[in-house]
Amino acid sequence: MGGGKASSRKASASSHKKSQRVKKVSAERAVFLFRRMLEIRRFEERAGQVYGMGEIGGFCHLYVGQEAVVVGVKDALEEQDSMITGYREHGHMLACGVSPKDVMSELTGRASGCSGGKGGSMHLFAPDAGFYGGHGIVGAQVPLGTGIALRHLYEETGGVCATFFGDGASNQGQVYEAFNIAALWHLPVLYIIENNRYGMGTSVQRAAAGTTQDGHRLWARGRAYGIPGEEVDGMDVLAVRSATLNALEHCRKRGPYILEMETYRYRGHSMSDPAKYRTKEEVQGMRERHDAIERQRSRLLQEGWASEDEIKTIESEVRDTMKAAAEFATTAALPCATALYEDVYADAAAAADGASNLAPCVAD
Ligand SMILES: Cc1ncc(C[n+]2csc(CCOP(=O)(O)OP(=O)(O)O)c2C)c(N)n1
Ligand SMILES: [Mg+2]
Repeated sequence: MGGGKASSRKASASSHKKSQRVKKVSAERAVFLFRRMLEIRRFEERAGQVYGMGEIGGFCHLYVGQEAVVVGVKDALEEQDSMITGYREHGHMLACGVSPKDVMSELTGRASGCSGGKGGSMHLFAPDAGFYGGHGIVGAQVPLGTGIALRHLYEETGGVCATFFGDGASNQGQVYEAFNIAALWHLPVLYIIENNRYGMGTSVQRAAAGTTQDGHRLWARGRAYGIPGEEVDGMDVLAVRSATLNALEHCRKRGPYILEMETYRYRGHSMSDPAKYRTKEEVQGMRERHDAIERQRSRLLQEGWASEDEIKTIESEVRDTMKAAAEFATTAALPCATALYEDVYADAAAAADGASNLAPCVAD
């Protein structure tokens, strides 16, 4: 099916070197990127607190440290493009412009949450914004994202599906089945490996063959399929944005491309992980020397893109927004019992039939 249309697209089997040049941005854009990263950081810190209060059931994987990846990628995407990722996706939702209240109240299982409070932390979706989740099975989003890319090609939307996955997921067999079909059919898919150096408690060097001492070169695994790729400094939002813009050009004309983002998560794998498999010094070193938000803050000041006062104003606005989101998410109404029967059957009448045994919802 898609193969016919796809075969008119040209393949490129060459591997690309790391993008050296950072594309220029306006002052306004640079400030926006800073604000977005800060929003995700403060959101995640609040989510950690709300989890500590016992308000979030189930797992909760924070994205603290990795903000530059999704913010830089999203900024390079166009309206017709789409995104999909795994379970560490709160930041992806915020990067898509979904309101922090909608996301936070999904974490606390409230009716106002973006999935009506029934999905929780690992199943956030914003299809209207081109974001297809939020998936708990490691690596499962890779064939799904490849399928979304097939849709882009088949329906001639001109879009690319940015498909995010981790270093750990890179060892999943289904990733390579997806690479194979993507390369064969020249599908417009941009694979983004968020290499944060660990898959749960296992470092990438211990889990992934063929990686360097730093645990990189996962992008080179595309070579067997003729899929080019490169490593990117995932702690620099402008480098991420530039590399993504270049890669998207390739995807739109020729098919799949891989970007391996060198990044780091500051917090444990999930809220229940004390992270004993790495030293405090390692984490501290990354925070002090490589933090993407600090880097962008220094740039704003150095380039004269924003003053100290303007940055302070942004910081206090973001803090207030996230505080309000947490307050809202801990006080908003829970779903009605009848909601149990919604979103189960495509046939709404069947849902209504099941719900008829339950007391009607009384708004408080
Ligand atoms: C198929 C499958 N195997 C195992 C797990 C358990 N598991 C959840 S997260 C994870 C680690 C994945 O690491 P990585 O891909 O590097 O992503 P990160 O958590 O670092 O973002 C594992 C093994 C799972 N959810 N699904
Ligand atoms: Mg990882």
